[in-house]
Amino acid sequence: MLDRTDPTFRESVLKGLAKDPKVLEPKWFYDAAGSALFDEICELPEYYPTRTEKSILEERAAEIASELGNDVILYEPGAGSLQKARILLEALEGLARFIPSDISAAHLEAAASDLRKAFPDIAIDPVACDFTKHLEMPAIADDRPVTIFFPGSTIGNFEPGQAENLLRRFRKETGARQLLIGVDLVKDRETLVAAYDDAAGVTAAFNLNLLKRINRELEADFALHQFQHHALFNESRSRIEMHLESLCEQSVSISGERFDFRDGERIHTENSYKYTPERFASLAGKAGWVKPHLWTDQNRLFGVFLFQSEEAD
Ligand code: AVI
Repeated sequence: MLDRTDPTFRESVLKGLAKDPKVLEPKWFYDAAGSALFDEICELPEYYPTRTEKSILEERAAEIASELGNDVILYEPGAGSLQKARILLEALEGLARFIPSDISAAHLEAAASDLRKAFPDIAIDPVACDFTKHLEMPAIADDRPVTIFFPGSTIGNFEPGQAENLLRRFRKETGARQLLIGVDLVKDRETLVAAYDDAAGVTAAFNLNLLKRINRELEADFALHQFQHHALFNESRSRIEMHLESLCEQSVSISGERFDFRDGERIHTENSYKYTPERFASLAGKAGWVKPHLWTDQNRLFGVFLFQSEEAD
């Protein structure tokens, strides 16, 4: 039988669980079940980022469009199902070209062909690449300026230093002149923790699904009921942390290796950084993105920033 497990998954899991404290990389959340659970998270009453960003994009679409201009190429790294792009494409009347990129070529091509039907006048040129490594430009002769669109507060899942490098790479690898980016803002602890520890337990299922995936793909024997989801706001680092906490002393076997857990020991599975507008503008500035323009909602829960490349100055 064909082994379809990403070889780097095993390596990353074994390495992460050998550390003290134990860690797992959040990029492994998104198998089919994890992606479906994430879509459910986006609909939860407690998870404000998705709907707040969507409402900012919808309500301020005309303003955003006039700042961006039409004569641009819009490039979205990690575009997934292209839901957010639709809002923008509707607002950017006369946009010439849209380049969605995603790690999954099949998923991307299907989403792009739906988008072509809805926007027959826009050239849609999907390109498969892993934006955490490199942004690929499709081979097209079009010298219009590129605008990077990076919604969803995905930037918050990177350590600040990594986020800065990523934003610098986005600029250098595409020659982009503008960056339109969604950023989750710092707010009260209660709102933040509820968004990552919802009453229906969907985020808990999303976090625990990682152990299910390890069991299935890496011949492991995690007893799921012996671990629990834990979300906390680390104020000094301005980030939500997600952990999986062992409910007893136990050992787990993964691909023939044994890992011991103390009662109460945690696996750190995700960080989601929350920024003040000033802190985010300063981070982006270090990556060469200047002149921030911020749109936010009434309660200042979420920010959509437009930056210019310092080269365009
Ligand atoms: C994908 N990312 C922006 C989400 C976040 O809010 O950090 C991932 C997530 N984890 C738990 N809930 C949502």
